[in-house]
Amino acid sequence: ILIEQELHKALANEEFYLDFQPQVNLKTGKIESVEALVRWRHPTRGFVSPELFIPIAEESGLIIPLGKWILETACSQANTWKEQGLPPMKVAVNLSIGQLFQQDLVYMVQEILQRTKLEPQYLQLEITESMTMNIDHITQLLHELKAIGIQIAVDDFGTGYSSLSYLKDFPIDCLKIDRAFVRNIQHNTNDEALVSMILSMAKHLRLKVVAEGIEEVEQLAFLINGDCDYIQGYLFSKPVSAEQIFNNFNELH
Ligand code: G
Ligand code: G
Ligand code: MN
Ligand code: NA
Repeated sequence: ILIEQELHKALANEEFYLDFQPQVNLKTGKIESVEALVRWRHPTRGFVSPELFIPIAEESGLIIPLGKWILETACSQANTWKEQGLPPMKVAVNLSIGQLFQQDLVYMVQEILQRTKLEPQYLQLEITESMTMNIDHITQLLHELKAIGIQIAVDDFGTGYSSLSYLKDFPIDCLKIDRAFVRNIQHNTNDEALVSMILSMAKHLRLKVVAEGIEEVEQLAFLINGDCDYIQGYLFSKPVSAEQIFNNFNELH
C-alpha cells in the first residue's frame, strides 16, 4: 500500500528515469538498437527495482500513465541521439499486459511518434509470451501497431506457458531468447539444443533473434556460430544512462 501511494507521487515528482542497454549486431559489431529500462530513484528508499514496482503499477492501474511516460521518454531520447549526431538507433520499449488492453494504445503510440518526430521503424515494442493468452485481441492489436510501421518483439521467448501457434498469427519481427536458456549454454546440452532450435526456427520464420543475458565469451562464440543476429548482455554493456550511450558510443563499438 505504501509503495502504491508513493508510486503515484513518483510520476509527478519525476522520480523515474530510463536506462538503456545496447543490442549489438553480431554481423557488423555495431549497436543498432537499445532497450529502454525504467528505473525508480525514491527520495528516501533509494533505488527500487522494476521487478518490484512494475507488478504494483500493473495492479493499481498506474502502468497506463507510467507506460505512456516510458514510451514518450524513450522515443524522445532516440530522437535526441539522432540530433546529437549518432547513427540512427532503434529503441525497444517493454509493454506491460495492462497496456495491451488499454483502449487507445494504438492512437497513443501514433501520437507519441508524431510528437517526438521519431520515424516508426525506429520503435520496437516488446511483448511477453504471457500476453499471448488472448490470441484474437492481441492479433488484431499487433496488426494495427504494424500498420503504423513499428517493430514487434517477443520478450523472454521460451519461458511462457503458451503454445507456439501464436507465431503463425502474430505479425512479429523479432524473438528475444530469455537469458535462462543462455546462462548455461556452455555446460548444459539441453540449453544448447534449445537455443539452436530457436535460432533455426526463427530463421525459417524469417524472424530476427536477440540473445539476452550474454555474460561470457563462450556464450558469444556459440551464438556467433549459430548465426544469431543480435546480443544483449553484461559482456558488452550493462544498462546505462542516455548520456553514457552518447558519450561511450564510439568506445562501445
Ligand atoms: O532492468 P531490470 O533487469 O532490472 O528489469 C527487471 C524487470 O522489469 C524485467 O522483467 C523488465 O522487463 C522489467 N522492466 C524494466 N523496464 C521496464 C519498462 O519500462 N516497462 C515494463 N513494462 N517493464 C520493465
Ligand atoms: O525482462 P526483460 O528482458 O525486459 O529484462 C531485461 C533485464 O535483464 C534487465 O533488468 C537487465 O538489467 C537484465 N540484464 C540484461 N543483461 C543481463 C546480463 O547479461 N545478465 C543478467 N543477469 N541480467 C541482465
Ligand atoms: Mn525486455
Ligand atoms: Na527478457
